[in-house]
Amino acid sequence: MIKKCITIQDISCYGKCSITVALPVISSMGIETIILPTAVLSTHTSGFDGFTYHDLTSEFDLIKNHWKKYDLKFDSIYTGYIGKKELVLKIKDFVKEFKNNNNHVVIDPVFADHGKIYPGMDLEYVESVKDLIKEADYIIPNITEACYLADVPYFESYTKEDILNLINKLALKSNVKNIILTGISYNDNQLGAVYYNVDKNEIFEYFNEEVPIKYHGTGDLFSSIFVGALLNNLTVKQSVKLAVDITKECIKVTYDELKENYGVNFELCVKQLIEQLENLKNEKTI
Ligand code: PXL
Repeated sequence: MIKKCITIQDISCYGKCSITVALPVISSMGIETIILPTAVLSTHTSGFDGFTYHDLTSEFDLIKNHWKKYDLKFDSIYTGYIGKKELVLKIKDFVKEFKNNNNHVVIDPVFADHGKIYPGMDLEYVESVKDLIKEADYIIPNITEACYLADVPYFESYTKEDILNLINKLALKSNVKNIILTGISYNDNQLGAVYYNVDKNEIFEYFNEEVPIKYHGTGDLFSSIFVGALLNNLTVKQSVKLAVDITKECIKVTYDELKENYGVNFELCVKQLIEQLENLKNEKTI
């Protein structure tokens, strides 16, 4: 039977991030993707001035309660950018109500990058996210988010040991069993992710070529591929590998073609995503 993923994040109409990435990417991986939009913006927030923002917090419980009447079930609950503490609390309730023994919860905390909390969010917001991630089976922070969530001062340059310490502290503080730390680079030409499985006390690292440019929405792309891969029964390590490889490829094709862009052209890599997904499904599992 087709698996179902509910993704809860905003719709940024122009530019590519949040739902406009999660829905096409996860759907193309053969997973029915249900959306619960938290806000509608005219564009995403990076590189545009004067974007519109229509808040949908008042719809949240109405949608949730309608779904509850039909006893709808999801194989994965995946949350991304939220932006308001009030919504974080509502999403926590949603997760508690829809979580069961047969599904998993993936939370991408999405509140900071490059040492800074995103505009419109503050330390109180971060506290609410610390509470939300207690419900997660998997979290996918970048280094800045991990530092905030673990109460560790942000560091720009780091060693392998710093990263392992950070991930350990975060595991202890949050009690989350699977942590995937993204945007890790130990040298100039490689970028990837570090996965910590708490129960096995096992670390898995995976890197690919670093393309020398940053695009908005690449974190959302990574998390969406990861969720789609898990729902295709790949192992967590295979899912991390696929997310690193395809995110890098999407950045590369965008950079080769356009340089400047409002997001990555993941559309050009869908064929490769599906081919690599099929290869990994047939591979001896890692
Ligand atoms: O890509 C994360 C994201 C999604 N949606 C909105 C954002 C951001 C990050 O800044 O502002 C509206």
